[in-house]
Amino acid sequence: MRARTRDWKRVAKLQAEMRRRKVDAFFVVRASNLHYLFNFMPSSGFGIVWPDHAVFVTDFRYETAAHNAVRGAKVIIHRGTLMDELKKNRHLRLEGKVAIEADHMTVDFFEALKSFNQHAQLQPLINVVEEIAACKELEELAKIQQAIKITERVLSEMVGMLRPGLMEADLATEVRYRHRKYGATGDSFDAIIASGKNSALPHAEPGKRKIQKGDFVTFDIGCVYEGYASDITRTFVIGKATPKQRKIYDLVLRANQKAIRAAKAGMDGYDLDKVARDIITKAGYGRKFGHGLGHGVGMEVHAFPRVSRLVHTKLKPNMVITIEPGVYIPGWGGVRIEDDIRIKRGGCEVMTSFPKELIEI
Ligand SMILES: [Mn+2]
Repeated sequence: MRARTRDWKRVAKLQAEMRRRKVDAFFVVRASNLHYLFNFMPSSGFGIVWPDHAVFVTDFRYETAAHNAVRGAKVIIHRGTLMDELKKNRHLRLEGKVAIEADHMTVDFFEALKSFNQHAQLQPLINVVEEIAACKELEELAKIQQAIKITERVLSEMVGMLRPGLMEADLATEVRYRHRKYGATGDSFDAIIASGKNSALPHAEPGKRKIQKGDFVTFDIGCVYEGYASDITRTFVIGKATPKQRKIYDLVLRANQKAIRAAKAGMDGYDLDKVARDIITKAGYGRKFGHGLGHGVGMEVHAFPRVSRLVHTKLKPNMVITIEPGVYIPGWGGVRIEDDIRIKRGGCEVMTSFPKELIEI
């Protein structure tokens, strides 16, 4: 076995979780979970983990790449279809309690799996691998930190460049170019650059609008560095802020800061969301903060857990999550301030360091 395979702990973490849940096998189909567990993400394939071994099944196109990249599992290259392989290969027979990813396996696949494995009891689960992946190893934290560093460098250059007359879409192109120039493989999501009234749309697409004096301009950008994402939002004002702009900005900033002060391991994400939401609600803007407070960040920019009033999830040490309250007033504009934090026992570490006092350009 290769040394790098011996160091690979991720499949073992899932096996430990399987023991706790008394599961005899775990069938993995979600691409990002395959990537996390086995270090490889083909466009087609699956993995099966048993208590003492694992297989990674993919097709001929990935034969060489899979043999080079896959960790923690034996690679099986199928020649027909994935379904044929499942049906014919006796090494893939399943018995006992078999966990499946209820929110990612297609009905088609589920039916096939059931018919080929009549002695297996399929158990639909969600977020098992996702929760393991949410607690980051030190090397993963270093990669996220580097992704953040690159995005903050780009963001500060964008601030230096901002002036009336520039088109949102052109700024988005600059962000993409600079992310790559500074060592990222690309953006972790399509940059959101929203000016004026568009800043009231939390997921605005950068368009042909030109920045004007008096605008709020929101940049929500992130990159991928060695497979790990960053996700940062800052809102700036072009010219001098009006009293209302300053009031809304300060409100969102207070919500962001109070949530950061409250975040710690053992806390329910629901309660953390509430810390920020209560401040905004008390000021009369609760209905203008229509999304959750944050989400996990890792190999995907929107990862487990969601930090929201809609779900309960216990925060654990070394989860990396965003804190991104916002207030959006249709026809007027909006503000969002987003940081990436690492959950620790008794508190958190703020991984982003870009200034948060209102910058007037
Ligand atoms: Mn985000």
